[in-house]
This record gives sequence, C-alpha cells and structure tokens, in this order.
Amino acid sequence: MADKRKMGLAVAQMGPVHLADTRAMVVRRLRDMLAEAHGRGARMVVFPELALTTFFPRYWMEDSEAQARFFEATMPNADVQPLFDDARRLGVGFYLGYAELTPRGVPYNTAILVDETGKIVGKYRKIHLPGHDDHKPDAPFQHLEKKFFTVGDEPFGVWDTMGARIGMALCNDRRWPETWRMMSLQSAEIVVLGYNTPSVNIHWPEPVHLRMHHHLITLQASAYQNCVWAAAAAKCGSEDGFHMIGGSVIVAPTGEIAAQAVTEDDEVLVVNADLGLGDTFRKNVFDFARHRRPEHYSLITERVGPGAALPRNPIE
Ligand code: CDT
Repeated sequence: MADKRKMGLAVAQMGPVHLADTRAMVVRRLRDMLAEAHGRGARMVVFPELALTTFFPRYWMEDSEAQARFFEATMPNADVQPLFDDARRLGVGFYLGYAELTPRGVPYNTAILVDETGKIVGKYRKIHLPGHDDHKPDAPFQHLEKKFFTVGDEPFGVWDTMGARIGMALCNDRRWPETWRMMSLQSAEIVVLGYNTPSVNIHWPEPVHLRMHHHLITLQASAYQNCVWAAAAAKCGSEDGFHMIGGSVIVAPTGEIAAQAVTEDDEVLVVNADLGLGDTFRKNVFDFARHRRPEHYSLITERVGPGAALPRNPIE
C-alpha cells in the first residue's frame, strides 16, 4: 500500500462572465470561492481559463481593441491584487487563466501558478490554440484564438510547489495526449487546467452531448494513462447568450471521477487527494522505464500529421 500524501485540491468553476462585468466583479467572485475552498480544507484552487473576462475570442474585433479591453499587461495588477492578498493571508495557492500582453506586446493565453505565500511560481502559455484567425460571417459566433493569441513559447512544464509536482495546461490542450505525456515524463502528480468550451461547435454540426462526453473521456483516460490527478475548471453557462459546457471535475489517477460540478454556476469542488495514488500505476502497468519504447515513437515529433506517406509496415 502506497504512503498516503494528502492534499486538499479544489476546483472553482465559474458561471458566466458577461461583457458588461468588470474585473472587480469577477475578482470578488474568485475571492469568495478561494475563501470557501479554504474553509473546506483546500491547499490549492484551480480557476478557469481566461477567468477575468468573458470568452472574448467569440467576437470579431481588431487585435488592438481586444488587447485594450481584455488583456492584462501586468500580473498581479490592482484589480487582481486582492486575490493574491487572500492567498497569502489564508495560505491557499491557486492556478488562474488570463489573457497576457507581454512588455514587448506579445499576446498569450496564459495560466499562472501562485503558491500559498501569494507568489507567482509558474507560468504556462497555451500551446494548442484552437479555432481560426479569419472572420466567419456565417458562423453563429467566432473562435478567434488563432487571431488573438501567439502559440506558447515554452514546452509543457511541471512545478514543485505546495507539496506536489504540478503541471499546467489550458482547455484545448487537454484533448492532446502529448500534453499529458510531456508532464508525466517530468513526474507530474497533478495536472491543472481551465477551460471555456462552447456547447456549439462552429466547425461542424457536432451533437451537443459529445462536447461533454469528449471532455470527460479525455480527462479520465489521460489521468489514468499518466498516473496523475487531473483538476479541470470550467467557465460555463450562457455568456450574453453564448452557452459553454460545465462539467468541472477532479479525476483520480485511477481514471475515476472524484468530484464533478452539478451546476453551470460558480461552484467549488474539493477533494482530499492522495498524491501517492498514482504510484501503484507508475510501478506497474505504466512503469515508463520498463515499458516505454521511445525508439518506436519518433514520428510523434517528426510529423505534425499523416500528410506525408506513412512508412511501410516492416512485417508486410
Ligand atoms: N478555449 C478552448 O480551447 N476551447 C476549445 C474549443 C474547441 S472547438 C473550436 C476546446 O477544446 O474546448
């Protein structure tokens, strides 16, 4: 039986943030959930992707307008500072997604890891940017992440903080096995991520139920295959008439759902997560050192897709 290393792990799902909502209004909600999570024994809270604003990539506008209205040029700034102060006062860390504009003017879809002293200890810039960069006048809304953001400039990382090894991802990253494997190869114990997943897929008429199905199977399979806890926080519900799925979850390294949101509103989930739970899998079926065969995986980094002719199967 593995040693039990327990960590109070919280997900703070957010209901809608409307265009008219101010940063101060949003931060008030985040602070309330941080306090609730602390009261329920959490050491760390996961907030959503682009948590401080509405999911603005649904609106066509000039980059300069988007950057002026929805991006943060500094972090923490005056609006968000109270959340950092609460973290330090209560001794609770957090993950927060927001739109970052660097001093050189480069726009990223970013997440930060803040420890229990209120210090930023990690930063991740989204790598798998979904959507498009052109205007789609016939679509019910846009998904302009490829227009408004630059692809992250650093590979997936893992940070030793708050008594755990924590990896970060953002929304669409969760659908890609490479995301998770990069982090489990760095001994991640927990993968945290926020998401904004529109209920309607503007690219093809996807049945709505599949949005939730794919979200959950991705998290459950990835947590199991990589022996990690996965904590995923939605921003959800109807933002000015545009609906996004809820379904925030904490998944155990067994692939089982340990907690799941039941609303499409602000809602806190807390699990007393045993960080040793993944060890059984790491020592057996997923003992990477014994069983992985990277010499046979080279195409994963050589090819972006099957565009080039596939190599002949040597057995044929
Ligand atoms: N925010 C984000 O990455 N959303 C995507 C939508 C994909 S459909 C264009 C997601 O994977 O949930």
